[in-house]
Amino acid sequence: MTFRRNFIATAVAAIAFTAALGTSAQTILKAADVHPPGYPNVVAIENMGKKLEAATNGKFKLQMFPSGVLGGEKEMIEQTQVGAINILRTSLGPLGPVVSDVDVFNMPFVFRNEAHMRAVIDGAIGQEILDKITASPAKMVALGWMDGGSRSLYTKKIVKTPADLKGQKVRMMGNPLFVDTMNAMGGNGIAMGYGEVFSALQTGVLDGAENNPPSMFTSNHYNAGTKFYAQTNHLIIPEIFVMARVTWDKLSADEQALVRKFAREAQMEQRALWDKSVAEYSAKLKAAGVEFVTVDQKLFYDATAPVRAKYGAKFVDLIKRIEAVK
Ligand code: GTR
Repeated sequence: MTFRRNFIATAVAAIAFTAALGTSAQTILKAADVHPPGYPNVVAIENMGKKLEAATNGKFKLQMFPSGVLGGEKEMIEQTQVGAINILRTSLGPLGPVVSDVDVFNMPFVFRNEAHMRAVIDGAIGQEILDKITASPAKMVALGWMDGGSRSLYTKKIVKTPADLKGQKVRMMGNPLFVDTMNAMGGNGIAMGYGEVFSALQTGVLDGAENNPPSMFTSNHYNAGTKFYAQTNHLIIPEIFVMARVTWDKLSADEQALVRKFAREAQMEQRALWDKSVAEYSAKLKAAGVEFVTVDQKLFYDATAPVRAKYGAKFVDLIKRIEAVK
C-alpha cells in the first residue's frame, strides 16, 4: 500500500511539475509539413520559429513535425482546426473543400505563368484570399503565402497529348476540382494523400502523378517508375501557412504583431529558396534519368476549359480581376 501511495504521489507531483513548465516556462508551437527537413517551406517556417523564440526570450519554441509524420494535409488541416497543430504549411489544394473561396487559385491554368501568380498573391487579391481564410469558420488565421511553382505530369509512359493520358490513373490532391481536372486532361484522376503515392505507383495502383520538381524529387516518386515529366504546368497553386485560431487568440497583440512580421519574412525567404530549389531538383531529376518532355500546353488548356467553366462560375468577377493583373 505504501509503495502504491508513494507511486501515486510521485506521479501526481510529476504531472504538476510538467504542467507548471508548460504554463510558465515555454510554449511549444507544433508546426507541421508534408515535406522533409531542408525543403524550402520547412526551412522558412523553422527560421520564423527561431526569430519568434529569440524575440520573446524563449517564451515560444517552434517544434517542426516534417515529412508528413502527423498525417496528410487533409488530416493536418483538421488537426490545425482543433489546435492540435499550431502552425501548418499546406497547399491550397486540400483547403478548397474547407474554405471554398480558395478554389479560385486551384483552377487549372487560372494563372498565365508563375510571375503572374506571384503578382496576384502579392497584391490586393492575394490579401483578400488570406483574409477570407481567416474570416471563414475554418478556425485558422492565414499568415502568408509560399511558392509551389508549377505542377506538371509525371508518368511511366510518355505523355505528349491529352489522348496519351487515356486509361492512365493519375494521383491528384484531395479536392474534386483536381479529379475533374485530370479527367478533363484525358486521364483518370484519383484523389490520394501525398504519403501514399509512392507505394501506389510501385504496386501499379497508379500510372502517374503530378507535382513540381522539388516535390517529385524529394518524395522519391521518380524512383517508382515515373520517368517522364511532361511540362503541362496545368496547376500553379500557391501554398499557405496558417496558425490555429485557438493558438492565435491566446497571443497578446504584441506577440501577434511579431508573428505577422516574421511570417512576412518567412514568405520572402521561402521564395528565394524556392527558386534555387526548382533549378537544383530539376537538375537532379534529369541526372537520375527523368526525361523532361515539352508539350503543347494549349492542348491541355483547351481540354480543361469545362473545369474552369464549372468551378469558375462563382468567381467570374474575381477571375476578370486576376486576368487583369499584369
Ligand atoms: C506539394 C505541396 C504540398 C502537397 C503536395 C501534394 O507540391 O508543396 O503541400 O500539396 O504537393 O501533392 O500533396
